[in-house]
Amino acid sequence: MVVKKYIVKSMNEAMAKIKYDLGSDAVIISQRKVKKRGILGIFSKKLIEVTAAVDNSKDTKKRENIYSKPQYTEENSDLNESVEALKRAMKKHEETTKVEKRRVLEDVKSSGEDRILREMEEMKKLIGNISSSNADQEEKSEIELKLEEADINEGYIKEIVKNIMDDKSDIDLNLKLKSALEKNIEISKTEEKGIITFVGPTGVGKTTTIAKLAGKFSLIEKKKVGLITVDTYRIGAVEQLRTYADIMNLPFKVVLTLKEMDEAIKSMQNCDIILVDTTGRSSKNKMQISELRAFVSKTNSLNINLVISATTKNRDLEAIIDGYRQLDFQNVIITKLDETTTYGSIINILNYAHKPLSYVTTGQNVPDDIRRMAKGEIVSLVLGEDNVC
Ligand SMILES: Nc1nc2c(ncn2[C@@H]2O[C@H](COP(=O)(O)OP(=O)(O)O)[C@@H](O)[C@H]2O)c(=O)[nH]1
Ligand SMILES: [Mg+2]
Repeated sequence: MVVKKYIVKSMNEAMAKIKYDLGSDAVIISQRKVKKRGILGIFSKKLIEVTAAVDNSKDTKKRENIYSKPQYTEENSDLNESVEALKRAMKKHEETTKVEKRRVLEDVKSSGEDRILREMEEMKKLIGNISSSNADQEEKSEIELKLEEADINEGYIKEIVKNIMDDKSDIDLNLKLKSALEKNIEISKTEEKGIITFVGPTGVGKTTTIAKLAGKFSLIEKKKVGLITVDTYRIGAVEQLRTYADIMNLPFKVVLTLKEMDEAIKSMQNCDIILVDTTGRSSKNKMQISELRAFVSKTNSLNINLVISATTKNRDLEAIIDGYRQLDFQNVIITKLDETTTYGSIINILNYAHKPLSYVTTGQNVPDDIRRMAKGEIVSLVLGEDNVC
């Protein structure tokens, strides 16, 4: 019995080889898919390993072609010697190749190019995970772990990874990651003039943010600023803003009805900027949001900001954003960056809201702890290369 294994690309190729080597009496014993590792193990090809056998007891001659093994007999010692010499030569060649390969790898590493190898390894894992329907069971790539650590939503991580894979440019992997993250960030270009309105859940920092901006516009930019508070619930939250208005000597109005909103805006016609505060509403309560919508529409504001805290749980972010969507906000302000150590929520918020970021706030100090942020700065924060302090 002669048994031979073939590694081939297709069964047709296997059949042709088997017929040629073993004759048409040969039978296929087994076949299985195997992967052949390509350069540095990256571009692996799918191949088939086919095992075929033929019973040579009946007709030996038929299968003694140029590829069949020579018969080692005492009389054939010349042939034996040549075969042994050939084996020795092959072994030497294999050893030299191994040493050569090791040397090349070491050269690559020592010349600082092991980064390329690591990147290739990383790409391999990314490709594996993106094509797998069950990513949990795959080994996560460093990039995926980094994004997970930053608390970015799983769905966005997949999109970011896909973006990296689609990026065919020549830049290194870290730059591709940064550019993929930047695609999830838009920075507001809305001009700061006229009526600017602030909405969002209670306690996120709307009033404090308004006080900070009032300080920036009036004290630093020397603009005429007016402050309005919509307080349909009469819970006394207005006092906080009144105090800031008094300190900065700014006109201030509390609005209880839609008619009063009209009057308040008219009374501030000479102001360059009017900042409108609202009391928090539960985003789950559609009635409360609708009521607020009536006041917000009355302002005709072209710059409505949803204020949301970076410390909000990922699960709650979507419900809040959905709840406030009916107010047609144009921009997002993310507060309390100083109170969190992971910044993935910035990506989650901006992605889900699909609106640009106008400001971030970084502490309780009025007017200092507010600023605009560039895409690159946000990406550095998210990747842990920077912090807000
Ligand atoms: N750590 C921190 N606290 C803030 C920030 N912005 C506001 N706060 C605090 O959050 C609390 C609620 O703020 P407030 O402006 O009243 O929230 P509002 O209910 O949305 O108007 C106050 O204690 C603020 O000092 C911030 O950026 N960082
Ligand atoms: Mg408030």
